[in-house]
Amino acid sequence: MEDKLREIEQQATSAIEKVDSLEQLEDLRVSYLGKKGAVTEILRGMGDLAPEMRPIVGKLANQVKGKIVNLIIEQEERLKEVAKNKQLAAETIDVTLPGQKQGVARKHPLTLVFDEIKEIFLGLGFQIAEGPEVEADYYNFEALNFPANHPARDMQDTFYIEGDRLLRTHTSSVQVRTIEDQEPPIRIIAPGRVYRSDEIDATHTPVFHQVEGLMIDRDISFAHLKETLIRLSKELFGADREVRFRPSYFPFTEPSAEVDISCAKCDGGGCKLCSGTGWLEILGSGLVHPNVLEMSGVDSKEYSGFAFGMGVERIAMLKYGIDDIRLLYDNDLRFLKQF
Ligand code: 2U9
Repeated sequence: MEDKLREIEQQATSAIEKVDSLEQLEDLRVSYLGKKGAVTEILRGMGDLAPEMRPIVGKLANQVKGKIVNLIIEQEERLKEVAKNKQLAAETIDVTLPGQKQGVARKHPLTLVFDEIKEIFLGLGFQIAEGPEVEADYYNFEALNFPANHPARDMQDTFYIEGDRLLRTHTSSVQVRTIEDQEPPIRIIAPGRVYRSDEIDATHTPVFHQVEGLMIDRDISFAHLKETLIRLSKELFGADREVRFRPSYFPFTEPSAEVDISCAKCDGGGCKLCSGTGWLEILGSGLVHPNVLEMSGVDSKEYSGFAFGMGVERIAMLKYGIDDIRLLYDNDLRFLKQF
C-alpha cells in the first residue's frame, strides 16, 4: 500500500508539472482527489488494513494528498499568471494613435426657440401648461367657439381618429383645460406639437409646433396684450424692430389682431422676404371671446383675458433666415451644426 501511494505521488507530480491548461489541471485533481480519485480510494479502503498498518498508511496517504493539493495550487497560480500575461500582451494600447474625436451635442433650432420663448414668459410670471395631443373635438373646437360645421374649422383641417377624437390643431385645448380647472388669475403658456392636414411645402408640414399663451384676470385689456407681445417681439427679434398690430379674425378672440415686425432684411423698405410690404407676420392674438370664457365656467362680466399663438417653426425661420421648413426635419448635420 505504501508503494502504491509512492507511485501515485510520483505519477501525480509529473502529470501536474506537464499540464498547460486549467481544464487539464482540473481533470487531474478529479482523478486523484475527486470522489473516485486514486488517493480517495486508498483512504476509503483503510478499514480493510491490519489495525497496526492504519496509522502508517493513513499518515502517508494524507501527506501524499497534501502534496498533490499544494502542487495543484502552485500550478494553478502559474497557469493563471501565464494566461494573464498572454492577455496583457494581446491588449497592448498604442498610446501614439490619434484619439477618437467626440462631437459636442447642441440644441436643435426649434428647441432653442422654445427655450427662449419659455424663458421670456417665465420672467413675466407665466407658468407652463401641457396637455394631450390626441384631443376631444370639444376641447379643440367646440369650447373655442367653433361650433360643428363652422366654416372656420376648414382653416384647421385635422386628422380625425375615431368618434370625436382628433389630433389637436393647436395647443388652445390645453388652455381650455386649464381654465376649466383653475380659478383666475391665470397666466400660462402652452408649448407643444400640433397637427394639421396640410400638404408639405416650403412653409407647411402636417406636424409642427406652437406656443400659445393666455392671461385671465380682472380688468385685462388690449393694453396688457400689446405690452406683453411688444416685449416678446423685441426680445425675440431685437429692440430695433418695429411692431404693429393688424386687425384679424379668430373664432376664439374678439377683437383679434395679428402681430407683425418690421422686416430685418430690408428694414421696412420692402423686399422679396416680406413680399414688398416691409412687415413680417409673427403671431396672432386677441382678447378672449366672452363665449369661450363662459363655456369654461368663467364669468365674463367679472373677468377678461388676452390670448396669443405662434408657430415655432415660423419664428425659427424668421429668426435664423431659414427659407424651407423641411430643413428643420431633415436632420442634416451640415444644417444643424450652424446653430
Ligand atoms: C383660449 C382662448 C383663446 C389662442 C390664439 C392665435 C390667436 C393665433 C395662430 C398663430 C400661428 C396659430 O400656429 S398658428 O397657425 N394662432 O393666431 N391663437 S389667439 O387663443 C386662445 C387660446 C385659448 C382658451
